[in-house]
Amino acid sequence: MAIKPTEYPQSETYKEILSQSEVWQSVLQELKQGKSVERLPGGKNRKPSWLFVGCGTSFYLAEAAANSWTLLTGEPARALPASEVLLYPGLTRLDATDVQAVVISRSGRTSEAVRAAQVLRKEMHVPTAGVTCAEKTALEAECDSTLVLRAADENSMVMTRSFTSMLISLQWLAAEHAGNMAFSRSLEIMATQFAARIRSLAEQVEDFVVGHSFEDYVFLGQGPFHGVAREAALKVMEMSCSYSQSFHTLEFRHGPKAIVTPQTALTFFVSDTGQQSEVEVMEEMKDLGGVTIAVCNKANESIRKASGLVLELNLPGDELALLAPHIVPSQLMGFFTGVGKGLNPDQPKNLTRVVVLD
Ligand code: F1P
Repeated sequence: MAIKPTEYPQSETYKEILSQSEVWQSVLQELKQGKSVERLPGGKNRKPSWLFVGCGTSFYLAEAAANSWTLLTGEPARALPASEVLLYPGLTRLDATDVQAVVISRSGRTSEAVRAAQVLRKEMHVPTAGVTCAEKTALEAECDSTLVLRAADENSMVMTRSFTSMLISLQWLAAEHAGNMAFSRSLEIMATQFAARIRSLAEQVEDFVVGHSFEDYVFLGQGPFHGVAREAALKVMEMSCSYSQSFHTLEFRHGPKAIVTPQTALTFFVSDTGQQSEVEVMEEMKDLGGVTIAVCNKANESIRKASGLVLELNLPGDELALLAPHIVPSQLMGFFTGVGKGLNPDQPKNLTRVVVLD
């Protein structure tokens, strides 16, 4: 049953998207106090390589968390879908003897994620930590230790605040592991200050969505923003049943740009690190007739010139501390696009909240 635009403020998904600043603050508070959460094993003296594992949104979160972990700790970290651990177990130990695994699952009940934790810990003897939003789950029973973020759990089907909250929690733990207290502090400041930004972002995105209709969506990001781009594409797909794909920004030139038309919405997650090269791609796609949308922290003249829409976060902190809020405009785009198509993002087509296999 479709949600009428006037009814969507009652939507569970919409309320959860708007609640993210408060939830991030309480999750970080819990981490700081060390209550009801266990630290990821790994110890200060070990220098392992890290394997982050998940399914769907939790796999894209694993990718963003792995990039954050490497950038914050200098330790090698990779992400794999849980299915790869089960079907190609050899890939999990490709590059190191001392591997530490982290299995991510909002529900803690996804069959592939639980089985991957079992295989890693019991068959490969890899120390395995779980990250979830639910208590007393099958995942927790399979892991050496588990981070449980109750405040980030959702009633809705699609993952929004659970994605961002588990991401900033893993970033916080990486900073703690690296002794980088300045980064942990910048996460806390970001979480607080985002409260003042989210409603104006929601209005901007809603106005844009109402005024446009697209045939397909592309999301582009480099480095730690690539996992965000993949999650953004999935959000628009899940909530609006639209054709949506993601690439590394500069990869888009190498063939996929063939699809660009005036009905293509191209969202660029513009980083500080790769901004010049990313904006050059944006200019090219605008010249091809595509509608370019820049999600960035602070826009400059070149970003504005290359964009049909600029969505600025205007938050303090370096780009890695702002990774989580970058996804929020795309969560909103998926939501409003779904509502505009007469769909109900609280009950997305074909989806179940958890994929449990026999
Ligand atoms: C993973 C997941 C979600 C997806 C849908 C089905 O859930 O694939 O990413 O949006 O809800 O489940 P989980 O393992 O994180 O609970």
